[in-house]
Amino acid sequence: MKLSLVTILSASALVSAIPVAEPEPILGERQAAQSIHDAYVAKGKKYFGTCTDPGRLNAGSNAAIIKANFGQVTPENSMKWDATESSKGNFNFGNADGLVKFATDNNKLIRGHTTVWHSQLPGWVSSIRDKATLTTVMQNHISTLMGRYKGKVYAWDVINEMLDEQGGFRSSVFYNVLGQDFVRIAFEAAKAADPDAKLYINDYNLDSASAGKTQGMIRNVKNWISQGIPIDGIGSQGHLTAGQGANAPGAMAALCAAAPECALTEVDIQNAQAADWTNIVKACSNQKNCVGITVWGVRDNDSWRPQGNPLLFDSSYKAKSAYNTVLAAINAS
Ligand code: 9MR
Repeated sequence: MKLSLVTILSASALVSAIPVAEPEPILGERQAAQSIHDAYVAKGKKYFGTCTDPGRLNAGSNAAIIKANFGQVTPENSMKWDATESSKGNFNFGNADGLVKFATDNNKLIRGHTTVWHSQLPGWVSSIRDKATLTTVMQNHISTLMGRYKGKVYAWDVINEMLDEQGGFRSSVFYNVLGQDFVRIAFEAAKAADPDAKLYINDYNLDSASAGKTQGMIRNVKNWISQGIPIDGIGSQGHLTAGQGANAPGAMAALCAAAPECALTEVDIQNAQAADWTNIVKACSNQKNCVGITVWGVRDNDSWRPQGNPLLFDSSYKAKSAYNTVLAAINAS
């Protein structure tokens, strides 16, 4: 067909009269402008990570987003005691192996989570009443789990959530049967199983320097390190609600002074203001020995507590303004 000049002109006039939406930036599978992991590494940190597991990695855009934007993964559930040794001596590493394979194939650091925790603990462990049995059971669990991934895990949460809100010891089978000595037993077994992994104590509600729990953590960790217990780091989980970011820099300054290294390990912020995310980044950036930040999930609706949209990606796997706030805070640090 031969088009006359008039046809062409009137067609183009028609096109330009139709309001054209702003073109979407081409983000591909990244779904975000720039990798927060790469940005944090450029600032001298080791990683910006997230938790995940094989089920999530096989769903939606999770794997693509993690490959493009994060540099570290923590198994959300697959390495816990109930998942790995649900009955005595019978180990199951299916999902944990899948997580480790994803991480090694894609050059992601791993934070192992977790060997000794009162929760997600099978009944056969919590019903043990004598010291010798519990000691052997802990040593065997730690050496089998950590030994399997020896040399592949950057850091392990050797003990998770051992303190109460006042900074004393939470009631658990480990404390009730072995007293404080369970800390030494766990860390010595961990050191023997994977001598190069960084060994952490991890807990929540360590979000203000003056809290009894934060002070208890600092006091105990200093004491244990002085006794030669091989603790490398304190992990502050960082499960926050709006406004709580304000105290995070002070809390991390206090915690990071008590151990060779420290990290924010499970961050999510319900109903976050931009300032909360900026403060979380500052909390780690301000401390030379804070190695990195891990958020507890990719998408809001996959969070363990989805109310208040606590994460960095929305239900369509799009980076939220929270993501860009984190990126800007990293770049400004
Ligand atoms: O996100 C985890 C969720 O899928 C599990 O059901 C839950 C079981 O206790 O554990 C969640 O992760 C927790 C983490 O292992 C330790 N700190 C608190 C986290 C949120 O509960």
